[in-house]
Amino acid sequence: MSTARTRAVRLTRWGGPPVVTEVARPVPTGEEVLIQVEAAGLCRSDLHVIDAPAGSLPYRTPFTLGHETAGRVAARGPRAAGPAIGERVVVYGPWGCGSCARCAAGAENYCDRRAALDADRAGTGVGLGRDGGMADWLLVPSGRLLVPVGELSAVQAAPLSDAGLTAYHAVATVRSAIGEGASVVVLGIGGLGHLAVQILRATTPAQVLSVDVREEALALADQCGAHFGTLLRPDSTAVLRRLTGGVGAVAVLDFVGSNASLDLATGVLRAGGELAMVGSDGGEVTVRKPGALPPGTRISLPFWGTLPELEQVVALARGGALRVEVERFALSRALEAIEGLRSGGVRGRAVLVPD
Ligand code: FEH
Ligand code: ZN
Ligand code: ZN
Repeated sequence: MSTARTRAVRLTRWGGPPVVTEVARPVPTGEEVLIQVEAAGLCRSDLHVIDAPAGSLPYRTPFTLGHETAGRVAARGPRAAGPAIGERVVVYGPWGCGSCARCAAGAENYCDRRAALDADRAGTGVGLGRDGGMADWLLVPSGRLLVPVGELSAVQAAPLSDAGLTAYHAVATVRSAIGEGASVVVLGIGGLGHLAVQILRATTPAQVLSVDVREEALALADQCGAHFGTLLRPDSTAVLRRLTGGVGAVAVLDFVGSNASLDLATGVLRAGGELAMVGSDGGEVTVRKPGALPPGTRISLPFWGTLPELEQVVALARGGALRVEVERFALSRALEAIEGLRSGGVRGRAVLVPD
């Protein structure tokens, strides 16, 4: 077993800031599996956790952050199943009870016992009340939560478990609406949005229209295969509706979730269209009849994704259909990465690599 260091980026008290500190290397028992972390992605939800007021989340501090992890199986408990020692894997992040109907179907993101787990302060999953992957070592409760990544690099694999999986699940939620010639709008071309553009191009016939407030983000969307990009401006609704031939978009994936993005979303939706609200920027949509929403609108609030979907995302990436725009940071520079994400200065996904 490597004598590598045993650091972790831990939230030691509510209101932050996180600290990079030495911890004991975990020892797997029972079904547990120990992962030597090779990469850990940073997510806006980490900022929400770091900034959360005491008592607002059903988690107990201290715990290690990081819910987007890739690494190598280093050790297994005596009853562990799944990938063998030495295999490179990505970690499925929403850890449910493992036995309810949703978990049995691989949809631990929608575990039927989530309220009970929250009540027990058992955490939502890796790095969310449970020790996460911004560390040298990660203890995973079961081998069922690991997906082999083959020859994918760790910095490409880690973001698939959250940014990639969440984007894929959002596309899957609206996929049935996307026929030939249909237009789909992607709002927010960040860590999730740039992967959603690629997933739409790889798995649907959609005309993909991208929207962001930064020119460099629209350039990234273009590289990822978007057919058109526009800055968020007062005339964006008219510009986008024109590009849809006037009928509107059959689906809008909002990875921002602000009032401005949701106003644009409801303005460009086609009658009978789908709005997937993924971003958590506090925006609101009023659902009322009569009201501002087009008739037949269906709204979804997709959360993360399922284990089978993570396997599909990894397969897309291994087949060359997905490439994550990554900005690397040494694990020891985790706090700098967190502030970079907070200031909007990260292009694509920030990924920590143990140094
Ligand atoms: C994690 C925890 C809570 C809310 C949202 C999230 C997402 O980042 C998971 O993809
Ligand atoms: Zn996340
Ligand atoms: Zn469950």
